[in-house]
Amino acid sequence: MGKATFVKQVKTLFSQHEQLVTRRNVRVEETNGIFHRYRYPVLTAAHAPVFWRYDLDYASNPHLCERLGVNSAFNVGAIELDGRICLLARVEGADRKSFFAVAESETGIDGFRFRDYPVLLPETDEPDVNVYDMRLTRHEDGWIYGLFCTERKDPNAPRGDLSSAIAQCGIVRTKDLKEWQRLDDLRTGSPQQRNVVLHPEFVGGKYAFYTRPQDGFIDAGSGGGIGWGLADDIEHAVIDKETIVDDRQYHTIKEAKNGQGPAPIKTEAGWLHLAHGVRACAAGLRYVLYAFLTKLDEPDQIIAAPGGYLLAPQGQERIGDVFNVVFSNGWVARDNGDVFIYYGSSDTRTHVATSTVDRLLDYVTHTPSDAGRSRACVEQRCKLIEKNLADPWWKTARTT
Ligand code: M1P
Repeated sequence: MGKATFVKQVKTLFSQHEQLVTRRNVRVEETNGIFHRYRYPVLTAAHAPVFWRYDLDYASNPHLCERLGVNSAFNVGAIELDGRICLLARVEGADRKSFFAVAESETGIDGFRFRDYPVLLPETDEPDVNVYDMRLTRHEDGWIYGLFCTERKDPNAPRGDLSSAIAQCGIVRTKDLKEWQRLDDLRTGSPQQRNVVLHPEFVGGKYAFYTRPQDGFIDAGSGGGIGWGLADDIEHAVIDKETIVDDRQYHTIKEAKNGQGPAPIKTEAGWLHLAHGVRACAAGLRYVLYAFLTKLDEPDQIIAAPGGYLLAPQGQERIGDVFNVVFSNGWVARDNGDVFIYYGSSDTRTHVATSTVDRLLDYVTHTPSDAGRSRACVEQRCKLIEKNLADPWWKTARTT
């Protein structure tokens, strides 16, 4: 291609990118009363800057070929910093390696723009092969911690098995999402750890963690459940004892596995938690989001647990690299009570749903818990129907 065409195509790439990044998002008015979805994802692979992907030098790239493709941008950690909403995205390159990158927005629902450079994550003596799903916690010790999954090849995998990996929890800390300090990986008794989250406050003077012990890389095996453990020190964190806060359960949305989402939000009624639950079906695994509440003084003790899911994959969300998945490791509670829930869909893109602390508390405290079996669930529903039919004022409302 001639130089003039090259320049024209570069301009087109930048203008398409700018259009995407500046596109206003639209709230979907249909709601279940608990949250609102938005029409467009807030982050996609196409949000990655053009200069992350193309060599823009005519001499070395005369065909304007994409050199380093980006596959997806999902499963974001989230935090409000200096009045801006910052997402710490899991960006996956065309080479399948995930890395972290910060995208910022004024509104939290649109306008997310990646910073010029992704995060150059410091390594330990044993380099990570893949890193993903960072949870950001603003801890009362003054640091912002990022706990993420670090994955390395399983050294004991049989010859020819190139998939088995060991997943563990890596830890970094920062004050500004720019300078990062790498701390030792978390040590627990579990052969695999994913979905580890730091609790925002000390508990009994110790750092407190939500964990997810599991036997295998994919299967929970005899492990699983959202765990809980305390460590004396964060720089060399060791959890000697893990207990289970929220176990997996037969014939529920968290039958196969579950995991803590972002760090819980402190409310007057207790710690508000978001988590993901996984069930297996003929089409594979199905990931949904659910919520629960724990005691303020004992964050590992559940006091309210609505039955079923809060948010399940819908429409386009069901389609992507790993079908039928919604996953959240980031939310932001603002001072005015608004909550932005960020969730990845099908390991491909990132969405936002908006709610408030009040609505979420109402949801967790007034939604009936899982009745456990079909007959009991019908009885639960009949109670609701009976109440509504006792005073059918709405019969006129539905016709006007
Ligand atoms: O592919 C679905 C999700 O699988 C893992 O989550 P979990 O450990 O709970 O199974 C993670 O790799 C997550 O990033 C991914 O979205």
